Amino acid sequence: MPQTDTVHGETTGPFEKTEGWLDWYDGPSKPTFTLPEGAVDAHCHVFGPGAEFPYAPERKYTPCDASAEQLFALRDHLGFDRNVIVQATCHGADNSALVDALNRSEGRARGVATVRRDVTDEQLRELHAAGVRGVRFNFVKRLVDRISTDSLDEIVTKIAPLGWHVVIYFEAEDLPEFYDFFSSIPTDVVVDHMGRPDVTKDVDGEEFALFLRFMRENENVWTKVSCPERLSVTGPRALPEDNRDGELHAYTDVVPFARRVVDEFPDRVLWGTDWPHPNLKDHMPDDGLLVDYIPQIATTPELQQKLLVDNPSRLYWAR
Ligand code: 0GY
Repeated sequence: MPQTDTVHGETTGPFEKTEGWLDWYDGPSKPTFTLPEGAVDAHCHVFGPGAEFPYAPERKYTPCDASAEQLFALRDHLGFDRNVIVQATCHGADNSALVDALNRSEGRARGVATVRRDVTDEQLRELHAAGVRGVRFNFVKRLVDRISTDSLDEIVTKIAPLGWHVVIYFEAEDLPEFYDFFSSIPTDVVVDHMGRPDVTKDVDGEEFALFLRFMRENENVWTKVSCPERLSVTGPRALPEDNRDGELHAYTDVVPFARRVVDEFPDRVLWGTDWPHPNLKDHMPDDGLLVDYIPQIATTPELQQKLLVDNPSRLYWAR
């Protein structure tokens, strides 16, 4: 039987969280890295609240609630100016929690929605008016049931005239299967979390080379160099040998991958916290520490300006 959940001391609704669910961390540190003015957290979510915006019947997990107000409080605490809120799979194709958050943002948030092939032009125009600028296609099997590429093609045909882009989420091992389909998408394409590389493999190895080739061959492809906490095996704290220079190091095993991408494609990278961090199993990150990770992968003020301000502004606020 569903029961009332308690999250962060508040009664939140009629949904029972997935067993073992880790709640977002309610006391993030203040980053020591100062974000440039106008910085955008270009990958984050809202969950419910479930009592107001029920989770989708077809969802693969039930999260704790994470409201727009809580997201905007984090934005202000970390020093971001704006957010790009990405529809989470636990809400299926019901974008009402996302649209509500966009409406509350006073123009300081844009959205990426999930739509089905039967979406109407009028519904798309309404989403655009609310601030949506893209759709997300998810290929991660534990998150969604597979949708045919025919229906995804139909969606692309509908959204392209609005100047929207397609966000794709997949795991590195699935890139060979989808390489041609992804390359055929005519709009801008944004890959979540660098296509989830296995960071125990060599950054110069075959698997990551395919991802870099995909970006090189397709100049419409961008990527988020986000989610070290999801990709890391060594975890948030530095290994003793990383700390010799006295600088802060976190998620060091992911750094070579993200830095490689930022250095080669500085005009096609985005960064986001991924708050409230769905489906993490071993630790919940301190979002302040995640911000402090940024200078490890974008190593100059010029690269940081592009990653955090110029690129997301171009993709989300100039269209
Ligand atoms: C992420 C990653 C995950 C989940 C989702 O929409 C989602 O449910 O994106 C994940 O479980 O890896 O980017 O938030």
